[in-house]
Amino acid sequence: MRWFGPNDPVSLMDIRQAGCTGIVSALHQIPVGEIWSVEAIKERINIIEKDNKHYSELKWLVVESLPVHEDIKKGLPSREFFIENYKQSLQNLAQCGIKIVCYNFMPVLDWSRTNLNYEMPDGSKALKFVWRDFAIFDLYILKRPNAENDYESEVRESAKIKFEHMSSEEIETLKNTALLGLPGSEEAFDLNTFQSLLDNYANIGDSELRNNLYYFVKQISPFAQNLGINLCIHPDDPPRSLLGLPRVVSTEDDLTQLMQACDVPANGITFCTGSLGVRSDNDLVRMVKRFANRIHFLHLRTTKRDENLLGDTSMNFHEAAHLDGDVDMYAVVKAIIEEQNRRKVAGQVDYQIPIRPDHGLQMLDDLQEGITKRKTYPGYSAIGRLKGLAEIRGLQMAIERNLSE
Ligand code: DNO
Repeated sequence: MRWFGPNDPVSLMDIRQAGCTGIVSALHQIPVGEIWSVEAIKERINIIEKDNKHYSELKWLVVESLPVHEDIKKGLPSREFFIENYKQSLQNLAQCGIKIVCYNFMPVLDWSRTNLNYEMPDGSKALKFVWRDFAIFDLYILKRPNAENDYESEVRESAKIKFEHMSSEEIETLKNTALLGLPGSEEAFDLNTFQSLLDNYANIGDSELRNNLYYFVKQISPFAQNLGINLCIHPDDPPRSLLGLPRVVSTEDDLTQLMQACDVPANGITFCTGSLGVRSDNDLVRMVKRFANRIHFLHLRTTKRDENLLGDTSMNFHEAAHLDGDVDMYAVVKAIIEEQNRRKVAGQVDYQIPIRPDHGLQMLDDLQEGITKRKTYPGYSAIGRLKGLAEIRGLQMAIERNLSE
């Protein structure tokens, strides 16, 4: 399970009792671009691994994320400095025994949603993305220059009507939701800062961002390979261009190009079924089989595509219970277990691919008001993730038994 560090309201003991042994964590306190020192890494290891008393052991297995500085994404001359820093952080992580490092290459924002508290029919709450609502933010709250070119007329029209009926409180909530975007921090950007970050990408389109990504992976992958580190890029969430910014890790074709740009095993993938599964043209099982030996880490989560009434190119979706969305979780987990079996037969010692239950609905005590209410990072409530994990473990066990009989 992911643990955001000492400020995470979900404790290491909660995670242990959920049945986990591996921890996914990051040093969110270190500004993007600065080196993660051996001391800082060891301090986190000590908190996770040494503070066990007589309880079962936990191990910091995966870094999520070692973030990539915006100058690297923009391809500025200063990227050389930040790439050297990145390499130094990788070296320090390797020295401390951490061998799986996740990152993403989305400009400015990380994940994006338009509602963090979408109520499901059973009363649990999910994250949701509605293209028309995102258009409201872009056109009427941010007022991004030329934003209207990015939306079909039906979407613009519908956005206008809805915006005119929104209360100031609803507008404020949508604004803060759209600007959140960076896990590990609960700070939303302010609108002016945000627009200036977008302006920096005025001359960076799809091919420029691709080239900057491939330049980066060509520098760091062989280096990581020598250190015994597996890098794994997280796909775009949602997998489409937003706010005029390009996104280049959304489809099977994007991943193929990226794998070929630097054809070493260390140039790998965080296979996030929740992000990739939003697109109906991503055949997840086929992708697992195709990229099998380059998948170093898995996020298992599913979304349910919502009806699109506007006849546009929207991706409207909400996050569903782990076994209850558009992802064929049985087929994906089976393909992963087959890959693990292949690795085992090939004599690979670390044949198990770390899997984490990604996100979870807010439910039961997650929703309780009062002193037991824990304000968790969006998607990272304790009970919702516990349920997802429990379901996936059951599925995994049944498939493993079935394949070995
Ligand atoms: C959201 C996460 C992502 C992920 C980063 C990895 O919940 O899955 O924010 O951590 O994109 O770099």
